[in-house]
Amino acid sequence: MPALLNTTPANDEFLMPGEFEPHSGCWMIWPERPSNWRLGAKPAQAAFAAVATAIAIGERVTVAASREQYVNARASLPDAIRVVEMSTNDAWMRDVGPSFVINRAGEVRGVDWLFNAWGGLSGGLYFPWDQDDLVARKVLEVEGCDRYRAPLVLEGGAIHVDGEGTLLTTEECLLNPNRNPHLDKGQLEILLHEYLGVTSVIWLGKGVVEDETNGHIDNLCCFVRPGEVVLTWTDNKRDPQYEISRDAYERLKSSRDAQGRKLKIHKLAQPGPLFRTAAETQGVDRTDAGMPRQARERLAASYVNFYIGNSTIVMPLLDPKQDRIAANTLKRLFPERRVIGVQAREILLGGGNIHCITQQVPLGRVVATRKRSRGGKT
Ligand code: KQY
Repeated sequence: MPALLNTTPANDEFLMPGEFEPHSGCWMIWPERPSNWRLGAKPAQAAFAAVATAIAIGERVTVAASREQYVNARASLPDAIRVVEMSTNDAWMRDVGPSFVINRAGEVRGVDWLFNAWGGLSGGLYFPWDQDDLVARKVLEVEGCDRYRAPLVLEGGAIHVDGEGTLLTTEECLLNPNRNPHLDKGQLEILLHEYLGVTSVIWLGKGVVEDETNGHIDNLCCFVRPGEVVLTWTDNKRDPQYEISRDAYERLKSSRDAQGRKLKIHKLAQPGPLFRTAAETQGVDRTDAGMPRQARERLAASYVNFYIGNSTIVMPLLDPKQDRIAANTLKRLFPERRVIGVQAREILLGGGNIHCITQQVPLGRVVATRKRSRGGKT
């Protein structure tokens, strides 16, 4: 059985690789939460199935489904996709799953962050989140990977890395008092170093307008490869996203990565702006928690929320006026991969997009530690 380690990845010389590095697979969760997904989650399930099918072109996909939804998920997904029964509170594998780290020998381990539903009881999106907080541990057990339990609240969508020691994040999310109010920037950087092996943190300011995650980086900006990032963009100065993206651009321009390089910054024109329609507010169960759904509210739409697969880029299709332009930008940035668009408005209505619902497992050689002398508990 994989071990719970009481050391840290940095101590053990493990580092989080870039998403563009080879994967052994990808994990997702089958959506069903009726207070987040409209119409019994049927439209969302179709979108998730299309994402899983596209990713499965280049790597093994595993979908976690509840006891109630197992048979439906199995029947809705191609045979090549593995379906495992697992309890969750919702379907955001990027945020509840482990962040994987790897060492020079190719051994893969996982970091299991504390999860508080994007803000806990002050600003979080639902309660309880106890099953979500167990997902990383369960995924690591299925994968046969040893686990580090990190002592801070963090979601996978709040970080991007270049695999060479640099991490990108936002102040809006990581410094939000609803995550780790006892930790300042310097203390967070130390923990990011300890648990992901990074040596340089690039702090952007705010995330995408109206992002209910408090500004996850994975909706704003990501690494295309070491030394190159892509940033969501608008030239419309009256759009509040303009100042946010402009500020991010300036910060990126004046940054150096962990290897001392200046970054090449690519702009990716945003969709829309897009807004929730009155019809789309119907069919979502009402709750007292933090996910009010109102007609005409702005959706946190961004093409940066794509998945980098082994042979594919799986990107959200969100706006017929902009989709082709975004796809062409991504084709130029990833000439060696096939860019596949998936109709993703139903995922966006739930508060995130393709990157948020996926979690890659790096390709490595999995070795579960049996030596208790390394501090391991099982
Ligand atoms: O975008 C994400 N990473 C998660 C969004 C959660 C939204 C819950 N309604």
